[in-house]
Amino acid sequence: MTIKLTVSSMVCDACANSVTKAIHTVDSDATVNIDLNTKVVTVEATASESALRAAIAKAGHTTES
Ligand SMILES: [Cu+2]
Repeated sequence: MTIKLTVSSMVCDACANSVTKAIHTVDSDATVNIDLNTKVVTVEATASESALRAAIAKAGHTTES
């Protein structure tokens, strides 16, 4: 399942890395693609969207609805 999330708090590669790590804590096999310009995170994962959002929030980042 492909899930697209907008993570407005990402500003640099370090942010992108922590978001990627957060996603991998809920689904270690997830494929994560991040576009820092649009702040869109595309995730190919079996985890639910709400689980991904919760993990990203835990890492200190903000997802938009
Ligand atoms: Cu950053």
